[in-house]
Amino acid sequence: MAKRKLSKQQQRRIASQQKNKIKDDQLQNNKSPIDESSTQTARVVSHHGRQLFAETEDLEIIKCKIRQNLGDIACGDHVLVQQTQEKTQLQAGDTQNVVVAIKQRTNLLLKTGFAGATKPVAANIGQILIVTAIRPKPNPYLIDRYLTAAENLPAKALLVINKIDLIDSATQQIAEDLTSLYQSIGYRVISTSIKQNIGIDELSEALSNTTSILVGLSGVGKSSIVKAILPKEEIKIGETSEASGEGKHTTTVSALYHLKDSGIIIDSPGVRDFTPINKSQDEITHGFIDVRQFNGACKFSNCSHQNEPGCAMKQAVSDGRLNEQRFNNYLRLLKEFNEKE
Ligand SMILES: Nc1nc2c(ncn2[C@@H]2O[C@H](COP(=O)(O)OP(=O)(O)OP(=O)(O)O)[C@@H](O)[C@H]2O)c(=O)[nH]1
Ligand SMILES: [Mg+2]
Ligand SMILES: [Zn+2]
Repeated sequence: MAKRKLSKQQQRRIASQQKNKIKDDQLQNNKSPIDESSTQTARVVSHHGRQLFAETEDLEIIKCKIRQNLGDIACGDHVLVQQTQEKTQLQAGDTQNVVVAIKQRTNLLLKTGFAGATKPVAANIGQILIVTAIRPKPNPYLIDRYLTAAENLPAKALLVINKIDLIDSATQQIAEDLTSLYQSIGYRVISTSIKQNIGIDELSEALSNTTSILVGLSGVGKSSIVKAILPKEEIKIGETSEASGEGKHTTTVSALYHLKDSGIIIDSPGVRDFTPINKSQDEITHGFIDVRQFNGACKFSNCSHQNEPGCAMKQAVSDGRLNEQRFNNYLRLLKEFNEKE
């Protein structure tokens, strides 16, 4: 659960920011008028089916039910909670907390679930930490898909290469190539080892004053990173399969934690795969910050960047101004998008 020990000054600041927000924000899904005097604002710290835990302005964690038909609700959402009399309870005076509205979000990270359905991962995200590891092996296409999601949210993105204590002659090059590729594009890359306490301070500093979410394959060490930064929190750490290095999907729901210096970190369940929800080809292009600078420079305005003459992107790849792997991943995501349309 979220850490409650914030300084009095931080508590006052958060409370006043939230009070101002409630005046300014339009409430989403506000189907019937809500008497705001009987409600309080809270932030969702974890969400389990029809129930969730939320943190109030007094930094108290409360268990809430969710009013029907509110739509997607996610860890990180700011919500309005109403205290109602529990009619089914025999004891008079018992109350229950009900989420009656979701406040307007700055963004909502979604992923594709079963049968193409969208699933909310977390809301009001300032920064996405894409966590990779020496084991399980990094998947650059997955990294690039997460980056497109970050660019389109929009949210800052940062790459973490964890478990560097496991580097050997076979994996050294993989780690170096990942670092130099993403740094050359303009993303920050932080190498960490929980086992050897490497990079944790650098990572903690990068998390201040924003809401960050850790995403990536199961078993890369997302929860271990949160535990290393917040040793007092009770966080479940999983095992990885000896043979494949794959994780066992230990974290089952996203959960939000407070950091010392006004930062918030959300640990999310590991994925086998991640497909961003792109609405158009333009969004995919926007998601590749290195590719998008050549957009519009091709000879044909409808260039598919495959075989047409005068393709500025293909030219940039052959001149070494655009990384070939990134360009191929861009074309692959475009192709998958067009096949679905
Ligand atoms: N050698 C080594 N092992 C690590 C490191 N960080 C985490 N691990 C191990 O990796 C395994 C998986 O760690 P978790 O933190 O549960 O991974 P996760 O990404 O949260 O996994 P899910 O919750 O399934 O998504 C555990 O056995 C950790 O002890 C590290 O820096 N070095
Ligand atoms: Mg985990
Ligand atoms: Zn082109």
